[in-house]
Amino acid sequence: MSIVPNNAARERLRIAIQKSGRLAEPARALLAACGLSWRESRDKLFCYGETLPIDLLLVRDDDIPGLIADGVCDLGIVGRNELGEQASERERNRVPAAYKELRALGFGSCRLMLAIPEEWEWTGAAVLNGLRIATSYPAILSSWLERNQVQAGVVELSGSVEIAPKLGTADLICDLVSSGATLKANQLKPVESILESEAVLAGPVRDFDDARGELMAMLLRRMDGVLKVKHSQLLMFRAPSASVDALSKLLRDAEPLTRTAASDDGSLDLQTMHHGEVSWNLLEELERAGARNLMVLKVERSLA
Ligand code: PRT
Ligand code: ZN
Repeated sequence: MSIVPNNAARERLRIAIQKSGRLAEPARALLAACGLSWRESRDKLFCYGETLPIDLLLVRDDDIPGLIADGVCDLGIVGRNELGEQASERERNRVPAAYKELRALGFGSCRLMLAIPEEWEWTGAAVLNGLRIATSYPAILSSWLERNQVQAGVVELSGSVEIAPKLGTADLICDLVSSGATLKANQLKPVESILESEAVLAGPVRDFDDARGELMAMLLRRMDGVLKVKHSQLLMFRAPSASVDALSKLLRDAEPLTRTAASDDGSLDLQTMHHGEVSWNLLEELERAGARNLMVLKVERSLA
């Protein structure tokens, strides 16, 4: 399972994902839902694609943009925050862009936020002038400060950013927030969102001119088929034709009803793709409006 030179034409596609951490499991689950399966190397750093010629490299998330830029990997699943930081750094150093976001994947959601001590009042970006901000995202933050015409110091820290104000190494922080519990535990409050982040599929800026082009197109198509229906459920029921209008009105988050069959007693078999979960309340409302034999099915994938 050796890794072939970067510049050689390749028959296999190589995707970098996080080895362990927040994005590791959901990234694997998404790729498995796209029909991929692997044999893992003994050192657990490489997964050889079995069902398709698509291999995985298991790495630290920080390394993923660089691996794509260097051509070691063709694609990567990484937080937009990480990809954006390294892209901003390249831009600030006038190094050409080397990767782009191909798809937002709907997991690993968080925000890069400015957070200040709880007792401070926030009246807007101007209050930041002359202050020091601790962050692991210096390039994104510096670009934001410039755009907002703020002169503030940026203190780069690789971890434990939230304790910087207590330690006196910075006045406030710019860090990732999901539930907000970490900020609260450190008597900080979020005041400004700098970046909305989630896991993304990243790829190189140029197209592949070998077998990888077709593999990537197939993977993207399958991924779209999984992502599109990720939060959808298929709802099926039988109803008298006279109730169809009333039932349609109740289904505000669904595609228009389609008829699958008509029975002898004049009732119709109907189905629709419902965006988001079909609640018990909705099922009971539909029942009161005339629907029978209600059935909710999980949707795994779709192909348009
Ligand atoms: O080892 P490796 O370098 O691969 O992993 P890592 O430790 O750098 O990354 P990891 O696994 O912690 O996060 C990977 C990615 O998950 C990040 O780059 C984000 O895109 C995404 N993500 C989503 C988060 C969070 N939510 C998150 N809450 N990454 C970090 N956090 C941290 C945040 O930095 C803060 O310390 O969680 C804390 C805040 O959480 P709340 O819930 O208290 O607000
Ligand atoms: Zn990391």
